[in-house]
Amino acid sequence: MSLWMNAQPAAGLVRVSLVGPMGIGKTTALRSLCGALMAAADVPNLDRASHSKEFTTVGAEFGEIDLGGGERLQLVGSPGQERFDFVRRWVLNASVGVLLMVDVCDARAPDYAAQCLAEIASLESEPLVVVVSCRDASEQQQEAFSSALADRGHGIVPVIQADPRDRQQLLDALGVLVSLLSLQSQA
Ligand SMILES: Nc1nc2c(ncn2[C@@H]2O[C@H](COP(=O)(O)OP(=O)(O)OP(=O)(O)O)[C@@H](O)[C@H]2O)c(=O)[nH]1
Ligand SMILES: [Mg+2]
Repeated sequence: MSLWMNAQPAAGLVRVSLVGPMGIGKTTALRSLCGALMAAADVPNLDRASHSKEFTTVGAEFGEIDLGGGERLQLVGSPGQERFDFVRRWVLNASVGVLLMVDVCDARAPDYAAQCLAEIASLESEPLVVVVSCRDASEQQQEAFSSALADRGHGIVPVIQADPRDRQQLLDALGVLVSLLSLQSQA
């Protein structure tokens, strides 16, 4: 794990962060995308009350992928446990794009996402966000989530279905984010 992070990644790299609640699959997604080419920050999970899984992330995790066409991304995973909120804020602050990973069927998801979006909106340089719906969900469930988010004062945020274990689905989600970023930079 790197102990610090430059405001800008190395030349030609676009930094995208992965945020989401504990156990949603941020580390899984980084592994799916980067394989062995990632620096994980997992330790045995002592907080089994929050989630029963064996390991949990306690710092920033890094990976890198080449999307082709000269587009290289540095991916930074954040820890989901609330006590590491400060790491998430630090990671968000240094990113140009964000995959906000949620289970849209979880009743807590709209509040969680609204809180993250408010945090992102307060940053000096606001990164662009795509919500990733990480568990099976119907179109109606996705729409219900989007409208619950809108009820909390947030405009339209793209919601893309992608399983953290499925590399191609994640690449598709990243492709949408990169396209939006390139549109933004041309505006
Ligand atoms: N059913 C299901 N399980 C998943 C999915 N994605 C990840 N998992 C499993 O859920 C567990 C949690 O995944 P992690 O990648 O550690 O979650 P995380 O978001 O990094 O969690 P923290 O680092 O603790 O915040 C692992 O056992 C994964 O195999 C998914 O899409 N569906
Ligand atoms: Mg993790």
